Amino acid sequence: MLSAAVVLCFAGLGAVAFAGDFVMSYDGPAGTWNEALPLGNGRLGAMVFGGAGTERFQLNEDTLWDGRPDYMLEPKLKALVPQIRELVFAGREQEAVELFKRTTGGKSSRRNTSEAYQTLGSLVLRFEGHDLPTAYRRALSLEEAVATCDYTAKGVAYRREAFTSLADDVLVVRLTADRPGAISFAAFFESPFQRGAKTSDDGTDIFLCGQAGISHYSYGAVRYASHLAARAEGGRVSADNGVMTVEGATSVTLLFSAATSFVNWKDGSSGDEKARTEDRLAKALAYDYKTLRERHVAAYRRQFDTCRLVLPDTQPGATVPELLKTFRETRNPHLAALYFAFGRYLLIASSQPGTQPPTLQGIWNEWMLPAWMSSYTVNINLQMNYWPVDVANLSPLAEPLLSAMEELAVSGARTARDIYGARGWCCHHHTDVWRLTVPVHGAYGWWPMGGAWLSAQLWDHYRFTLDRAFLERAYPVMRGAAEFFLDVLVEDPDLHCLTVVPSYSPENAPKGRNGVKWTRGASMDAQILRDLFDGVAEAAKILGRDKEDAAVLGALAERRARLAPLKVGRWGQLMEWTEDLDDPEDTHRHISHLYALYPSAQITPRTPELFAAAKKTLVHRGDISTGWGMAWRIAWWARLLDGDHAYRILENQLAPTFATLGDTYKGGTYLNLFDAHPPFQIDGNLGCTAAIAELLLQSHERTSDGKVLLRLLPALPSAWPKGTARGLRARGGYTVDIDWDAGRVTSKRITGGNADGYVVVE
Ligand code: FUC
Repeated sequence: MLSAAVVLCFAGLGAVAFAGDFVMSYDGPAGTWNEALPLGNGRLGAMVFGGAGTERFQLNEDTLWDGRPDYMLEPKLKALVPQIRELVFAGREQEAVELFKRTTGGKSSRRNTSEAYQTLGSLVLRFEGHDLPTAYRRALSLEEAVATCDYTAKGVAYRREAFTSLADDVLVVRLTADRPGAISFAAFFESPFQRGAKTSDDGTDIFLCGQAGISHYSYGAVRYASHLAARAEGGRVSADNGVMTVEGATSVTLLFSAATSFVNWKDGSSGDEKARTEDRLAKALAYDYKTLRERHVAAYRRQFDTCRLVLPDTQPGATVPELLKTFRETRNPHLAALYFAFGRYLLIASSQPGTQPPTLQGIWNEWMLPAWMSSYTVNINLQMNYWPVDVANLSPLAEPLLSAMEELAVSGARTARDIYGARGWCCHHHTDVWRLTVPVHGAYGWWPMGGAWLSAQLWDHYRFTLDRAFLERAYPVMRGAAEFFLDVLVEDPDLHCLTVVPSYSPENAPKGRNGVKWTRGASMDAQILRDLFDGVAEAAKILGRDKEDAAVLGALAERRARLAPLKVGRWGQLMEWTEDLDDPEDTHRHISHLYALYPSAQITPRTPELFAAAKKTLVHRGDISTGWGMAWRIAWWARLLDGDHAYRILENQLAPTFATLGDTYKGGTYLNLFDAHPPFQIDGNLGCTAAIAELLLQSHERTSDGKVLLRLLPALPSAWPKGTARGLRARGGYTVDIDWDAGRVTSKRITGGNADGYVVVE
């Protein structure tokens, strides 16, 4: 099923014969959650298991979080700041941590943890007598964002289609059969919150309502409502005691609507969850199934069709488990292209304007107390979630990040004042839907760089899009993030550079220091600040704020010049700290100081010594890591212009796994193509999507006369001699199409862009 848009898009490619039809297929139902297929429209998420006899849709809503507005500040931190600095500069880091523990009991904030993103429960459909189907197939079409399940039971061919509508904001499930009157099933909810599902007065629909929280003893503020309605052709629909029964129908359309009472991080939860649910349902009920499907697919394709990577498929028709299990032997290039398409699909499904940004698990989470609360870790993970947004041509989907940051800037201004007595705002290494900005998780959470890093990323987003309206909104956020450091940077009395203490290099500790992470300076801090300060200065110029903000900009320029430079250490490595403390045996998953190589452009082929040092560091840290650790490594090898090394890590990342929480951290990919940290973490998927783009196109360098340097196929793995990429995006506002064969560019098209111009390197 090659749709019209795809044919058009690829017209003119002549001899290149590619599948170009991204469908993930399976010959059996999901045995576990990590085999179920994700649907999402940014707000509503559903994991579809595809059981013939028992179908399960595990459900999420992106504002269903535990907790309530709560400022968890530990007031004792403020007095600790100067004492910790003094101890650290005196080389007494261990004592600094002990002082912290003695003073606060080891907690860096009152609860010392973020709140949890929670599941809403499951919608279950039970089909008696369908447990042993034949001719079974389930699939997720990435072309249409529709999941299907086909099978034969008792001589009847059944089909289910499901999608979370991007146009009408409900979950739609369509059931058909090849024999009239053959559809009978029971539908009901299962939920850890359940206080009894309800039935409508007319005895046809069912509802599930509840409240977030971890047990009946502790309810959060957020309430939710949901409503399942059925429209059947033929047969009978009834409901009793929270169970809907459909008997003898020829086809059925189920509409599931859900909403919460969440308003925003400050005002908590005063929304009307029932009215929100009913409003969406009523609007969706105005359309027949065909129209609902068309509206959804059209809305989806407007986003998905902006970019496409197609690599030859040597196993046409293979299921995803077959592709994964045979990847090392077959080296089928199609799996990487499918993974890239899936990454773009996941971003579309979990980040739409007006929704929350994707959490550690996007919007898909089956637990009440998920790993790391499925909240936002801001020392790599949330950043990585947005790495593909520009290169993979989904720029409008960055909106939730900007909105969240506008709120973090307000919440974080209080934190900046109360802990550091500083202007501006900051966010430490974690946040959640309540815009947590104080540190959590004890001493190791005391890392005030999260907001700065995200703000530098906003600037990079602008460099791709040249979207002035975005920059108008981003500028005050970026400036506030920078201003904070005017009051927080301190001079190292021995090294005479400016540094941030307390802080650390996420999440590493120098060898032989008993796990104490605080040092007199992490290389990453200065790297982030250089990008942030430069971004603020350039943005001010573009927006004409340079006069008005001259005092702040002048102070930032003065501080920038005194930040610690990048340094090469005693074994030729890039130094992780301002002192030469790196251990050549260290294989920690975080290599934060390589931020300078990617996503930043502080290390490039034009800085050959640092380039060689970054490579040395990367070789020593090794090729095996967690999912996100692997994705970052691929991007680094791309920037080191070594596609084959990147490819070896991609093979590690795409190794099939069943690992679960508590198993060794060594990455891999679940059968539903979700990345395994383990457990599932979406950053690995999204980071790897960006890294694959980085193998094909790079735009972070500038020529001496200010042109964007576009490197085409800078790190093409030899396993992909032939391919085509459409709609990749480059800094400077360019859109780039490339075809290649025998590893060489055969045609290119570069459109859009700013007046500065570009230079191509092939
Ligand atoms: C950071 C990482 C972990 C994990 C967690 C959610 O703490 O070091 O590997 O990704 O975030």
